[in-house]
Amino acid sequence: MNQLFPALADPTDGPALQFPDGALTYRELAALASDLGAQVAGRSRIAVWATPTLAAATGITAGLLAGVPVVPVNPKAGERELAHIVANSAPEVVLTAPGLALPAGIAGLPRLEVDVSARPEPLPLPDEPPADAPALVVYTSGTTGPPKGAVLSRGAVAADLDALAEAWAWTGADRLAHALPIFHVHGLVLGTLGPLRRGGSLHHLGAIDGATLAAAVAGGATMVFGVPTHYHRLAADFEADPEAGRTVGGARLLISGSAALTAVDHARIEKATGIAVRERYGLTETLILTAARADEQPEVGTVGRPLANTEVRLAPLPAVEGEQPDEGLGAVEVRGPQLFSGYLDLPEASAASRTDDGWFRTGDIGRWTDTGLLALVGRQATDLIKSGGYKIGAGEIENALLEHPAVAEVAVVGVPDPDLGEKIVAHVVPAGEAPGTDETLARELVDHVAALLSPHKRPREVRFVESLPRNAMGKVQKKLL
Ligand code: MLC
Ligand code: AMP
Repeated sequence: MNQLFPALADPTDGPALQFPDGALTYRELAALASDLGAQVAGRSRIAVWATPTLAAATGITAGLLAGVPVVPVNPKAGERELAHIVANSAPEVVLTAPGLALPAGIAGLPRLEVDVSARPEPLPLPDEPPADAPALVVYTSGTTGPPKGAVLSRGAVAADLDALAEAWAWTGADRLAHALPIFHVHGLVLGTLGPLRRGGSLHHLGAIDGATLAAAVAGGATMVFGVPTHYHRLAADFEADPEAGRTVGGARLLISGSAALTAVDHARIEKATGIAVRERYGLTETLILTAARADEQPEVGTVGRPLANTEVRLAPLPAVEGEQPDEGLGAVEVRGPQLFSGYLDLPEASAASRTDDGWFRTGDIGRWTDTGLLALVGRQATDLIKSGGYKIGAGEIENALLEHPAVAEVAVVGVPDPDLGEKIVAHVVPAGEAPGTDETLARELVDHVAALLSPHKRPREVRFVESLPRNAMGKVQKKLL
Protein backbone atom coordinates (compact mmCIF):
# COMPACT_ATOMS: atom_id res chain seq x y z
CA MET A 1 0.00 0.00 0.00
CA ASN A 2 1.40 3.40 -0.99
CA GLN A 3 1.34 5.60 2.11
CA LEU A 4 1.28 8.92 0.26
CA PHE A 5 -1.39 8.02 -2.31
CA PRO A 6 -3.46 5.04 -1.16
CA ALA A 7 -5.97 5.68 -3.96
CA LEU A 8 -3.25 5.08 -6.58
CA ALA A 9 -2.23 1.78 -5.01
CA ASP A 10 -5.74 0.40 -5.42
CA PRO A 11 -7.14 2.47 -8.28
CA THR A 12 -10.77 2.73 -9.38
CA ASP A 13 -12.37 4.12 -12.52
CA GLY A 14 -13.30 7.27 -10.61
CA PRO A 15 -12.05 10.67 -11.82
CA ALA A 16 -8.62 11.82 -10.61
CA LEU A 17 -7.32 14.77 -12.61
CA GLN A 18 -8.90 17.09 -15.16
CA PHE A 19 -6.88 19.86 -16.80
CA PRO A 20 -7.60 21.90 -19.92
CA ASP A 21 -5.60 19.30 -21.93
CA GLY A 22 -7.50 16.23 -20.74
CA ALA A 23 -8.62 14.04 -17.87
CA LEU A 24 -7.52 10.80 -16.22
CA THR A 25 -9.22 8.30 -13.94
CA TYR A 26 -7.34 6.82 -11.00
CA ARG A 27 -6.79 3.62 -12.98
CA GLU A 28 -5.34 5.55 -15.94
CA LEU A 29 -3.23 7.82 -13.74
CA ALA A 30 -1.88 4.87 -11.73
CA ALA A 31 -0.85 3.06 -14.92
CA LEU A 32 0.76 6.14 -16.49
CA ALA A 33 2.50 7.25 -13.32
CA SER A 34 3.81 3.78 -12.47
CA ASP A 35 5.16 3.38 -16.00
CA LEU A 36 6.83 6.81 -15.94
CA GLY A 37 7.93 6.22 -12.37
CA ALA A 38 9.79 3.09 -13.43
CA GLN A 39 11.69 5.23 -15.95
CA VAL A 40 12.85 7.73 -13.33
CA ALA A 41 13.24 5.39 -10.34
CA GLY A 42 16.60 5.68 -8.64
CA ARG A 43 17.35 9.23 -9.89
CA SER A 44 18.50 11.57 -7.17
CA ARG A 45 16.07 14.31 -8.27
CA ILE A 46 13.87 15.10 -11.27
CA ALA A 47 12.54 18.42 -12.56
CA VAL A 48 9.03 18.81 -13.90
CA TRP A 49 8.29 21.68 -16.29
CA ALA A 50 5.21 22.66 -14.34
CA THR A 51 2.81 24.02 -16.93
CA PRO A 52 -0.81 23.80 -15.72
CA THR A 53 -1.33 20.59 -17.66
CA LEU A 54 -2.32 16.99 -17.11
CA ALA A 55 1.11 16.01 -18.41
CA ALA A 56 2.95 18.00 -15.73
CA ALA A 57 0.65 16.83 -12.92
CA THR A 58 1.15 13.24 -14.08
CA GLY A 59 4.93 13.73 -14.15
CA ILE A 60 4.92 15.04 -10.58
CA THR A 61 2.74 12.14 -9.45
CA ALA A 62 5.08 9.70 -11.18
CA GLY A 63 8.14 11.04 -9.37
CA LEU A 64 6.38 10.85 -6.02
CA LEU A 65 5.12 7.30 -6.68
CA ALA A 66 8.66 6.25 -7.59
CA GLY A 67 10.05 7.86 -4.43
CA VAL A 68 12.11 10.38 -6.41
CA PRO A 69 12.24 13.99 -5.15
CA VAL A 70 10.52 16.33 -7.61
CA VAL A 71 11.50 19.92 -8.40
CA PRO A 72 8.50 21.67 -9.96
CA VAL A 73 9.82 24.45 -12.21
CA ASN A 74 7.86 27.60 -13.06
CA PRO A 75 7.64 27.45 -16.87
CA LYS A 76 7.87 31.25 -16.95
CA ALA A 77 10.99 31.39 -14.77
CA GLY A 78 13.41 33.91 -16.24
CA GLU A 79 16.87 32.92 -17.38
CA ARG A 80 18.65 33.99 -14.17
CA GLU A 81 16.14 32.18 -11.96
CA LEU A 82 16.11 29.05 -14.11
CA ALA A 83 19.90 28.80 -14.16
CA HIS A 84 19.92 29.04 -10.37
CA ILE A 85 17.19 26.43 -9.86
CA VAL A 86 18.83 23.96 -12.25
CA ALA A 87 22.31 24.45 -10.75
CA ASN A 88 21.07 24.31 -7.16
CA SER A 89 18.75 21.32 -7.45
CA ALA A 90 20.79 19.40 -10.07
CA PRO A 91 17.92 17.37 -11.51
CA GLU A 92 18.94 14.32 -13.57
CA VAL A 93 16.09 14.63 -16.05
CA VAL A 94 13.26 17.02 -16.88
CA LEU A 95 9.71 15.78 -17.47
CA THR A 96 7.56 17.87 -19.81
CA ALA A 97 4.40 17.82 -21.86
CA PRO A 98 5.23 16.64 -25.42
CA GLY A 99 6.61 19.00 -28.03
CA LEU A 100 7.51 21.99 -25.86
CA ALA A 101 10.57 24.07 -26.68
CA LEU A 102 12.47 24.47 -23.41
CA PRO A 103 14.68 27.50 -22.73
CA ALA A 104 18.46 27.07 -22.86
CA GLY A 105 18.79 26.98 -19.08
CA ILE A 106 17.09 23.60 -18.87
CA ALA A 107 17.12 22.28 -22.45
CA GLY A 108 20.50 20.65 -21.82
CA LEU A 109 19.02 18.11 -19.39
CA PRO A 110 17.89 14.69 -20.57
CA ARG A 111 14.20 14.99 -21.26
CA LEU A 112 11.28 12.65 -20.74
CA GLU A 113 8.00 13.59 -22.42
CA VAL A 114 4.78 12.70 -20.64
CA ASP A 115 2.26 11.42 -23.16
CA VAL A 116 -1.04 11.32 -21.27
CA SER A 117 -2.78 9.59 -24.16
CA ALA A 118 -0.60 6.47 -23.69
CA ARG A 119 -2.27 3.55 -21.89
CA PRO A 120 0.63 1.45 -20.57
CA GLU A 121 0.20 -1.65 -18.43
CA PRO A 122 0.32 -0.68 -14.75
CA LEU A 123 3.57 -1.68 -13.05
CA PRO A 124 3.94 -2.68 -9.40
CA LEU A 125 4.87 0.31 -7.29
CA PRO A 126 8.38 0.32 -5.78
CA ASP A 127 8.92 0.21 -2.02
CA GLU A 128 8.07 3.59 -0.61
CA PRO A 129 10.86 5.68 0.98
CA PRO A 130 10.52 6.62 4.67
CA ALA A 131 8.36 9.55 5.78
CA ASP A 132 11.39 11.81 6.25
CA ALA A 133 12.56 11.28 2.65
CA PRO A 134 12.25 14.37 0.45
CA ALA A 135 9.15 14.59 -1.73
CA LEU A 136 9.50 18.05 -3.25
CA VAL A 137 11.92 20.94 -3.56
CA VAL A 138 9.87 24.13 -3.92
CA TYR A 139 11.64 27.42 -4.58
CA THR A 140 10.64 30.46 -2.55
CA SER A 141 11.97 34.02 -2.43
CA GLY A 142 13.83 35.54 0.49
CA THR A 143 14.47 39.24 1.06
CA THR A 144 17.75 39.13 -0.82
CA GLY A 145 19.53 36.83 -3.22
CA PRO A 146 18.13 34.07 -5.41
CA PRO A 147 15.18 31.86 -4.35
CA LYS A 148 15.85 29.07 -1.85
CA GLY A 149 14.73 25.49 -2.37
CA ALA A 150 12.50 24.37 0.50
CA VAL A 151 12.79 20.60 0.92
CA LEU A 152 9.42 19.11 1.86
CA SER A 153 9.33 15.53 3.08
CA ARG A 154 6.72 12.93 2.20
CA GLY A 155 5.66 12.86 5.84
CA ALA A 156 5.23 16.65 5.94
CA VAL A 157 3.00 16.60 2.86
CA ALA A 158 0.91 13.72 4.22
CA ALA A 159 0.55 15.24 7.70
CA ASP A 160 -0.52 18.61 6.36
CA LEU A 161 -3.05 17.22 3.91
CA ASP A 162 -4.56 14.99 6.59
CA ALA A 163 -4.83 17.86 9.06
CA LEU A 164 -6.55 19.99 6.40
CA ALA A 165 -8.88 17.11 5.60
CA GLU A 166 -9.92 17.04 9.24
CA ALA A 167 -10.48 20.82 9.36
CA TRP A 168 -12.49 20.93 6.14
CA ALA A 169 -14.17 17.49 6.25
CA TRP A 170 -12.36 16.95 2.92
CA THR A 171 -13.01 13.47 1.54
CA GLY A 172 -12.79 11.41 -1.62
CA ALA A 173 -16.26 12.65 -2.50
CA ASP A 174 -14.94 16.18 -3.00
CA ARG A 175 -14.11 17.65 -6.38
CA LEU A 176 -11.76 20.64 -6.17
CA ALA A 177 -11.72 23.47 -8.72
CA HIS A 178 -8.96 26.06 -9.07
CA ALA A 179 -6.62 27.77 -11.51
CA LEU A 180 -3.46 27.99 -9.42
CA PRO A 181 0.05 27.44 -10.73
CA ILE A 182 1.30 23.93 -9.89
CA PHE A 183 4.90 24.91 -9.07
CA HIS A 184 4.01 26.34 -5.64
CA VAL A 185 2.62 24.88 -2.46
CA HIS A 186 -0.90 26.26 -2.90
CA GLY A 187 -1.68 24.79 -6.32
CA LEU A 188 0.62 21.77 -6.05
CA VAL A 189 0.58 20.39 -2.50
CA LEU A 190 -2.92 21.49 -1.54
CA GLY A 191 -4.43 21.82 -4.97
CA THR A 192 -3.10 18.71 -6.75
CA LEU A 193 -1.67 16.28 -4.21
CA GLY A 194 -4.57 17.08 -1.83
CA PRO A 195 -7.33 15.60 -4.00
CA LEU A 196 -5.08 12.65 -4.96
CA ARG A 197 -4.37 11.83 -1.32
CA ARG A 198 -8.08 11.89 -0.51
CA GLY A 199 -9.03 9.83 -3.56
CA GLY A 200 -11.15 12.74 -4.80
CA SER A 201 -10.72 14.74 -7.96
CA LEU A 202 -9.19 17.96 -9.23
CA HIS A 203 -10.69 20.13 -11.95
CA HIS A 204 -7.91 22.53 -12.96
CA LEU A 205 -9.51 25.38 -14.88
CA GLY A 206 -6.36 26.77 -16.50
CA ALA A 207 -7.61 30.30 -15.87
CA ILE A 208 -10.46 31.37 -13.65
CA ASP A 209 -13.43 33.66 -14.25
CA GLY A 210 -16.98 33.71 -12.94
CA ALA A 211 -18.54 31.78 -15.84
CA THR A 212 -15.81 29.11 -15.92
CA LEU A 213 -16.05 28.55 -12.20
CA ALA A 214 -19.86 28.43 -12.31
CA ALA A 215 -19.65 25.74 -15.00
CA ALA A 216 -17.19 23.77 -12.87
CA VAL A 217 -19.48 23.92 -9.82
CA ALA A 218 -22.49 23.00 -11.97
CA GLY A 219 -20.33 20.09 -13.16
CA GLY A 220 -19.79 18.81 -9.63
CA ALA A 221 -17.00 20.84 -8.02
CA THR A 222 -17.56 21.03 -4.26
CA MET A 223 -14.52 23.05 -3.18
CA VAL A 224 -12.73 26.06 -4.66
CA PHE A 225 -9.18 27.24 -3.89
CA GLY A 226 -7.84 30.63 -4.88
CA VAL A 227 -5.57 33.51 -3.97
CA PRO A 228 -7.23 36.81 -2.99
CA THR A 229 -6.62 38.21 -6.49
CA HIS A 230 -8.80 35.40 -7.89
CA TYR A 231 -11.63 36.21 -5.46
CA HIS A 232 -11.28 39.95 -6.14
CA ARG A 233 -11.75 39.32 -9.87
CA LEU A 234 -14.52 36.76 -9.29
CA ALA A 235 -16.42 39.29 -7.16
CA ALA A 236 -16.54 41.68 -10.13
CA ASP A 237 -17.58 38.84 -12.46
CA PHE A 238 -20.43 37.83 -10.15
CA GLU A 239 -21.62 41.43 -9.85
CA ALA A 240 -21.87 41.53 -13.64
CA ASP A 241 -23.40 38.04 -13.83
CA PRO A 242 -25.33 37.29 -10.60
CA GLU A 243 -26.46 33.89 -11.91
CA ALA A 244 -22.81 32.75 -12.01
CA GLY A 245 -22.40 33.78 -8.37
CA ARG A 246 -25.52 31.89 -7.34
CA THR A 247 -24.30 28.79 -9.17
CA VAL A 248 -20.93 28.95 -7.44
CA GLY A 249 -22.92 29.14 -4.20
CA GLY A 250 -23.73 25.47 -4.80
CA ALA A 251 -20.17 24.58 -3.74
CA ARG A 252 -19.46 23.31 -0.22
CA LEU A 253 -16.41 25.47 0.54
CA LEU A 254 -14.68 28.52 -0.95
CA ILE A 255 -11.15 28.78 0.40
CA SER A 256 -8.64 31.62 0.06
CA GLY A 257 -4.98 31.74 0.98
CA SER A 258 -1.42 32.83 0.20
CA ALA A 259 -2.26 36.42 1.13
CA ALA A 260 -4.95 38.30 3.04
CA LEU A 261 -8.44 38.58 1.54
CA THR A 262 -9.84 42.04 2.23
CA ALA A 263 -13.03 42.46 4.26
CA VAL A 264 -14.57 44.15 1.22
CA ASP A 265 -13.91 41.17 -1.04
CA HIS A 266 -15.11 38.76 1.67
CA ALA A 267 -18.41 40.64 1.76
CA ARG A 268 -18.74 40.82 -2.04
CA ILE A 269 -18.19 37.07 -2.46
CA GLU A 270 -20.58 36.19 0.36
CA LYS A 271 -23.23 38.49 -1.09
CA ALA A 272 -22.88 36.93 -4.54
CA THR A 273 -22.65 33.27 -3.53
CA GLY A 274 -24.14 33.05 -0.05
CA ILE A 275 -20.89 31.42 1.11
CA ALA A 276 -18.47 32.97 3.60
CA VAL A 277 -14.94 32.44 2.26
CA ARG A 278 -12.65 30.51 4.61
CA GLU A 279 -9.02 31.56 4.87
CA ARG A 280 -6.08 29.38 5.72
CA TYR A 281 -2.51 30.40 6.41
CA GLY A 282 0.87 28.88 5.77
CA LEU A 283 4.22 29.24 4.06
CA THR A 284 6.15 27.23 1.54
CA GLU A 285 8.46 26.16 4.38
CA THR A 286 5.70 25.15 6.79
CA LEU A 287 2.84 24.13 4.53
CA ILE A 288 -0.52 25.10 5.98
CA LEU A 289 -0.58 25.95 9.67
CA THR A 290 -4.01 27.34 10.48
CA ALA A 291 -7.40 27.25 8.82
CA ALA A 292 -10.96 28.42 9.25
CA ARG A 293 -12.79 25.16 9.84
CA ALA A 294 -15.71 23.90 7.77
CA ASP A 295 -17.81 23.34 10.90
CA GLU A 296 -17.36 26.90 12.21
CA GLN A 297 -18.54 30.23 10.86
CA PRO A 298 -15.36 32.02 9.70
CA GLU A 299 -14.38 35.36 11.25
CA VAL A 300 -13.28 37.91 8.68
CA GLY A 301 -9.76 39.15 9.39
CA THR A 302 -8.61 35.83 10.83
CA VAL A 303 -6.93 32.76 9.37
CA GLY A 304 -8.65 30.29 11.69
CA ARG A 305 -7.22 27.87 14.23
CA PRO A 306 -3.99 25.88 14.30
CA LEU A 307 -4.42 22.56 12.49
CA ALA A 308 -4.19 19.28 14.39
CA ASN A 309 -0.69 18.60 15.80
CA THR A 310 0.35 22.17 14.95
CA GLU A 311 1.63 24.59 17.55
CA VAL A 312 1.57 28.34 16.99
CA ARG A 313 3.06 30.84 19.45
CA LEU A 314 3.52 34.59 19.42
CA ALA A 315 7.00 35.69 20.47
CA PRO A 316 7.82 39.22 21.65
CA LEU A 317 8.60 41.59 18.81
CA PRO A 318 11.89 43.49 18.86
CA ALA A 319 11.45 46.89 20.50
CA VAL A 320 11.33 49.88 18.14
CA GLU A 321 12.81 53.08 19.52
CA GLY A 322 10.15 55.67 20.21
CA GLU A 323 7.24 53.25 19.71
CA GLN A 324 5.03 51.77 22.43
CA PRO A 325 4.96 47.97 22.10
CA ASP A 326 1.49 46.60 21.31
CA GLU A 327 0.91 43.99 23.99
CA GLY A 328 -1.28 41.70 21.90
CA LEU A 329 1.02 41.45 18.89
CA GLY A 330 3.80 38.95 18.42
CA ALA A 331 6.07 37.25 15.91
CA VAL A 332 4.39 34.06 14.69
CA GLU A 333 6.53 30.98 15.44
CA VAL A 334 5.40 27.44 14.67
CA ARG A 335 6.09 23.75 15.18
CA GLY A 336 4.49 20.71 13.62
CA PRO A 337 4.97 17.59 11.50
CA GLN A 338 4.31 19.53 8.29
CA LEU A 339 7.42 21.73 8.52
CA PHE A 340 10.11 21.55 5.84
CA SER A 341 13.38 19.71 6.33
CA GLY A 342 15.55 22.73 5.45
CA TYR A 343 16.68 24.78 2.45
CA LEU A 344 18.54 22.77 -0.14
CA ASP A 345 22.32 23.14 0.40
CA LEU A 346 21.86 26.18 2.65
CA PRO A 347 22.64 24.97 6.19
CA GLU A 348 23.12 28.48 7.56
CA ALA A 349 19.82 29.80 6.22
CA SER A 350 18.10 26.63 7.42
CA ALA A 351 19.50 27.06 10.93
CA ALA A 352 18.65 30.77 10.97
CA SER A 353 15.03 30.02 10.10
CA ARG A 354 14.49 28.41 13.51
CA THR A 355 14.76 29.66 17.07
CA ASP A 356 17.21 28.06 19.50
CA ASP A 357 14.38 25.90 20.81
CA GLY A 358 13.46 24.69 17.33
CA TRP A 359 10.42 26.76 16.35
CA PHE A 360 10.21 28.08 12.78
CA ARG A 361 10.13 31.86 12.47
CA THR A 362 7.43 32.69 9.91
CA GLY A 363 8.29 36.41 9.75
CA ASP A 364 4.59 37.18 10.11
CA ILE A 365 3.13 39.31 12.90
CA GLY A 366 -0.10 38.17 14.48
CA ARG A 367 -2.43 38.30 17.44
CA TRP A 368 -4.98 35.94 18.92
CA THR A 369 -8.66 36.84 18.94
CA ASP A 370 -10.76 36.24 22.04
CA THR A 371 -12.19 33.23 20.26
CA GLY A 372 -8.75 31.63 19.83
CA LEU A 373 -8.33 32.42 16.16
CA LEU A 374 -5.14 33.79 14.62
CA ALA A 375 -5.26 37.21 12.97
CA LEU A 376 -2.30 38.32 10.86
CA VAL A 377 -1.46 41.99 11.01
CA GLY A 378 1.71 42.30 8.96
CA ARG A 379 5.18 41.03 8.22
CA GLN A 380 8.49 41.70 9.92
CA ALA A 381 10.48 42.16 6.69
CA THR A 382 9.57 45.19 4.58
CA ASP A 383 11.64 43.71 1.75
CA LEU A 384 9.15 40.92 1.12
CA ILE A 385 6.29 41.69 -1.23
CA LYS A 386 3.15 39.57 -1.70
CA SER A 387 1.69 40.23 -5.12
CA GLY A 388 -1.10 38.08 -6.54
CA GLY A 389 -0.25 35.56 -3.79
CA TYR A 390 3.38 35.23 -4.91
CA LYS A 391 6.11 36.02 -2.40
CA ILE A 392 8.71 38.23 -4.02
CA GLY A 393 11.97 39.52 -2.54
CA ALA A 394 12.69 43.20 -3.21
CA GLY A 395 16.45 42.47 -3.24
CA GLU A 396 16.20 40.00 -6.10
CA ILE A 397 14.45 42.60 -8.27
CA GLU A 398 16.84 45.37 -7.22
CA ASN A 399 19.82 43.19 -8.17
CA ALA A 400 18.28 42.50 -11.58
CA LEU A 401 17.59 46.20 -12.18
CA LEU A 402 21.10 47.21 -11.12
CA GLU A 403 22.45 45.02 -13.92
CA HIS A 404 20.80 47.36 -16.44
CA PRO A 405 23.20 50.10 -17.60
CA ALA A 406 20.52 52.81 -17.30
CA VAL A 407 20.09 52.19 -13.54
CA ALA A 408 22.36 53.91 -11.03
CA GLU A 409 20.38 53.20 -7.87
CA VAL A 410 17.13 51.50 -7.15
CA ALA A 411 14.70 50.72 -4.34
CA VAL A 412 11.83 48.29 -4.86
CA VAL A 413 8.77 48.36 -2.63
CA GLY A 414 5.31 46.82 -2.47
CA VAL A 415 2.49 49.34 -2.78
CA PRO A 416 -1.09 48.44 -1.73
CA ASP A 417 -3.17 47.42 -4.73
CA PRO A 418 -6.82 46.34 -4.72
CA ASP A 419 -6.28 43.58 -7.31
CA LEU A 420 -2.84 42.18 -6.47
CA GLY A 421 -2.77 42.98 -2.75
CA GLU A 422 0.56 44.66 -3.30
CA LYS A 423 2.09 45.76 -6.58
CA ILE A 424 5.79 46.00 -7.24
CA VAL A 425 7.02 49.55 -7.68
CA ALA A 426 10.64 50.33 -8.57
CA HIS A 427 12.10 53.71 -7.68
CA VAL A 428 14.99 54.22 -10.06
CA VAL A 429 17.76 56.80 -10.07
CA PRO A 430 18.78 56.75 -13.71
CA ALA A 431 22.45 56.57 -14.68
CA GLY A 432 23.43 59.64 -16.66
CA GLU A 433 20.20 61.08 -18.08
CA ALA A 434 18.16 63.51 -16.00
CA PRO A 435 15.10 62.02 -14.33
CA GLY A 436 11.95 62.22 -16.34
CA THR A 437 9.04 60.11 -17.39
CA ASP A 438 10.69 58.09 -20.10
CA GLU A 439 8.07 55.44 -20.87
CA THR A 440 10.38 53.58 -23.25
CA LEU A 441 13.04 53.20 -20.60
CA ALA A 442 10.43 52.15 -18.02
CA ARG A 443 9.14 49.43 -20.35
CA GLU A 444 12.67 48.30 -21.10
CA LEU A 445 13.39 47.93 -17.38
CA VAL A 446 10.16 45.98 -16.83
CA ASP A 447 11.01 43.62 -19.71
CA HIS A 448 14.57 43.28 -18.40
CA VAL A 449 13.25 42.01 -15.04
CA ALA A 450 10.61 39.80 -16.69
CA ALA A 451 13.32 38.11 -18.78
CA LEU A 452 15.85 37.55 -15.99
CA LEU A 453 13.27 36.60 -13.36
CA SER A 454 9.63 35.48 -13.69
CA PRO A 455 7.12 37.90 -15.25
CA HIS A 456 5.24 38.07 -11.94
CA LYS A 457 8.38 39.68 -10.46
CA ARG A 458 8.35 42.53 -12.96
CA PRO A 459 7.64 46.03 -11.58
CA ARG A 460 4.11 47.15 -12.40
CA GLU A 461 5.36 50.71 -12.15
CA VAL A 462 8.73 52.43 -12.52
CA ARG A 463 9.16 55.83 -10.88
CA PHE A 464 12.23 57.81 -11.87
CA VAL A 465 13.65 59.86 -9.00
CA GLU A 466 16.67 62.11 -8.52
CA SER A 467 17.80 60.36 -5.35
CA LEU A 468 16.67 57.83 -2.78
CA PRO A 469 15.89 58.90 0.79
CA ARG A 470 18.69 57.70 3.06
CA ASN A 471 19.35 57.90 6.79
CA ALA A 472 22.54 59.19 8.38
CA MET A 473 24.13 55.75 7.92
CA GLY A 474 23.37 55.88 4.17
CA LYS A 475 20.69 53.16 4.36
CA VAL A 476 17.73 53.65 2.03
CA GLN A 477 14.57 54.58 3.95
CA LYS A 478 11.96 52.60 2.06
CA LYS A 479 9.23 53.79 4.41
CA LEU A 480 9.68 57.31 2.99
CA LEU A 481 9.08 56.19 -0.61
C1 MLC B 1 3.19 40.70 -18.85
N1 MLC B 1 3.53 39.44 -19.11
C2 MLC B 1 4.84 39.48 -19.46
C3 MLC B 1 5.27 40.83 -19.36
N2 MLC B 1 4.23 41.55 -18.98
N3 MLC B 1 5.67 38.54 -19.84
C4 MLC B 1 6.93 38.88 -20.15
N4 MLC B 1 7.41 40.15 -20.09
C5 MLC B 1 6.61 41.15 -19.70
N5 MLC B 1 7.09 42.38 -19.64
C6 MLC B 1 2.60 38.29 -19.12
C7 MLC B 1 2.78 37.22 -18.10
O1 MLC B 1 3.73 36.26 -18.52
C8 MLC B 1 1.38 36.59 -18.07
O2 MLC B 1 1.16 35.74 -19.14
C9 MLC B 1 0.52 37.80 -18.18
O3 MLC B 1 1.29 38.79 -18.80
C10 MLC B 1 0.00 38.31 -16.84
O4 MLC B 1 0.92 37.96 -15.86
P1 MLC B 1 0.83 38.04 -14.26
O5 MLC B 1 1.87 38.95 -13.82
O6 MLC B 1 0.87 36.68 -13.69
O7 MLC B 1 -0.51 38.74 -13.86
P2 MLC B 1 -1.92 38.19 -13.69
O8 MLC B 1 -2.40 37.45 -14.84
O9 MLC B 1 -2.67 39.41 -13.33
O10 MLC B 1 -1.82 37.17 -12.46
C11 MLC B 1 -2.70 37.14 -11.40
C12 MLC B 1 -2.76 35.74 -10.84
C13 MLC B 1 -1.34 35.25 -10.54
C14 MLC B 1 -3.59 35.77 -9.57
C15 MLC B 1 -3.43 34.81 -11.86
O11 MLC B 1 -0.66 36.23 -9.78
C16 MLC B 1 -1.29 33.92 -9.87
O12 MLC B 1 -1.49 32.86 -10.48
N6 MLC B 1 -1.06 33.91 -8.53
C17 MLC B 1 -0.98 32.70 -7.72
C18 MLC B 1 0.27 32.70 -6.90
C19 MLC B 1 0.37 31.46 -6.01
O13 MLC B 1 -0.05 30.38 -6.36
N7 MLC B 1 0.94 31.65 -4.83
C20 MLC B 1 1.04 30.57 -3.86
C21 MLC B 1 2.42 30.55 -3.26
S1 MLC B 1 2.46 29.28 -1.99
P3 MLC B 1 0.05 34.62 -19.15
O14 MLC B 1 0.42 33.73 -20.28
O15 MLC B 1 0.15 33.96 -17.82
O16 MLC B 1 -1.24 35.33 -19.33
C22 MLC B 1 2.04 30.14 -0.57
C23 MLC B 1 1.73 29.35 0.64
C24 MLC B 1 0.28 29.52 0.86
O17 MLC B 1 1.90 31.29 -0.58
O18 MLC B 1 -0.14 29.99 1.90
O19 MLC B 1 -0.42 29.21 -0.09
P1 AMP C 1 5.11 31.85 0.55
O1 AMP C 1 6.46 32.04 1.05
O2 AMP C 1 4.90 32.24 -0.87
O3 AMP C 1 4.69 30.50 0.87
O4 AMP C 1 4.19 32.84 1.36
C1 AMP C 1 3.97 32.71 2.73
C2 AMP C 1 3.37 33.96 3.27
O5 AMP C 1 2.08 34.19 2.70
C3 AMP C 1 3.12 33.93 4.74
O6 AMP C 1 4.29 34.20 5.48
C4 AMP C 1 2.07 35.02 4.91
O7 AMP C 1 2.68 36.29 4.98
C5 AMP C 1 1.29 34.94 3.60
N1 AMP C 1 -0.02 34.29 3.75
C6 AMP C 1 -0.37 33.03 3.43
N2 AMP C 1 -1.67 32.82 3.68
C7 AMP C 1 -2.18 33.98 4.17
C8 AMP C 1 -3.47 34.43 4.61
N3 AMP C 1 -4.53 33.64 4.57
N4 AMP C 1 -3.57 35.70 5.04
C9 AMP C 1 -2.52 36.53 5.07
N5 AMP C 1 -1.29 36.18 4.66
C10 AMP C 1 -1.12 34.92 4.21
